[in-house]
Amino acid sequence: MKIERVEVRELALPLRYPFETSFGRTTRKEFLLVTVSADGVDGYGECVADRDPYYLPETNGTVGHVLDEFLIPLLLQLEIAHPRDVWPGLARVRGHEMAKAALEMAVWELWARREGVPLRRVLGGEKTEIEAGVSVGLQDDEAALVRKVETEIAAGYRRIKIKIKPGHDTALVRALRARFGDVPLMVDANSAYTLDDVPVLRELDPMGLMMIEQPLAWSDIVDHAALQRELRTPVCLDESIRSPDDARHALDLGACRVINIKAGRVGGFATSLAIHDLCRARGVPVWCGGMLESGIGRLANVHLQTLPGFSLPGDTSASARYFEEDLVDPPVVVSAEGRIAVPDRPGIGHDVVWPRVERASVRRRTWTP
Ligand code: OSB
Ligand code: MG
Repeated sequence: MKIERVEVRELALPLRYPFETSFGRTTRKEFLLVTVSADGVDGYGECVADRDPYYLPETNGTVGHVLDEFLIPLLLQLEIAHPRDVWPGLARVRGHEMAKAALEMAVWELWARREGVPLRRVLGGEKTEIEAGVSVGLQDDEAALVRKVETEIAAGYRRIKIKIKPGHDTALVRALRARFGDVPLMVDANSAYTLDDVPVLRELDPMGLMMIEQPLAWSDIVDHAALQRELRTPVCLDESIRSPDDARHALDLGACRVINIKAGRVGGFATSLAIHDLCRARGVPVWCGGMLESGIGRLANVHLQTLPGFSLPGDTSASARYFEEDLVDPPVVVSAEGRIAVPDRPGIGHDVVWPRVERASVRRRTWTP
């Protein structure tokens, strides 16, 4: 297969509720959507970069530049016998995992549609439903957090993750434990702590958390290994794992006991599968993270977590938690038991509502060989 056309759109979708983490507050989802075409079929890939470099270094601007100048010209040259060929075909470009992932994931999606099978089948996943968790952002105060978590538990979610930052950590967890008992609970710091904070992080240790996600620096593995030695609670890495080698290094050094896989962060599906396989061989659980994706990226995440190593609920929750009107029809819904059905139709398996994509688009470019 040869890619005959690539389209990159820049979209903006208002969020129903602001989402706040230790690195900032978002009120509007701004992202790039890649469409690749071959043999009369289109495939979609949603980029996880944001407008700013506060989570990881890439931004919509750097992604646009690297796609435009380097990655799309490389992709248009490739003879693709299987979507797993795309990652090595782009290897000459170093880093820029989010940019690569958007292109690569679009090719997998196109491939699934061309074959007439759901994306999960091309990825090798077997589950027909997945367990949904939620990521709850920092709230104005403790009472607001308790109310928010109450709503999510009532909605059926199987695991609650809350965002923490220095000064907004142990008291929040204590309040949730007091109100909700031993509900499956974890925290995500998005790199807001350092090894000087070991005493605070140790205060979390007796609180029965499933894990503490990315407490230390975004590019660190070594300090996390030192921290994990000080804690009984498993450390989970997100930002620090951007390749299969990062995952191997982290496991070899004992820097974490769980890995959050976001295909968009690690360069796409091929590298996600490699990290999944590595962790599975070593008995390390993985789960699928989220980046406030529209239904397009959200459904890609649904298919990825049909693989057997995704043994913990992830951050994939219902479209309605984020958007008045998602870009896919039907939207992603979560059952009262906290499960999401994996679509059985080709590709991501829900229709992309093109007039909504058009309405949300602020810029658009196309490439042909
Ligand atoms: O660290 O997992 C994260 C959102 C944006 C950037 C980073 C993260 C998140 C989330 C939200 O936790 C997950 C979601 O609801 O999509
Ligand atoms: Mg995270």
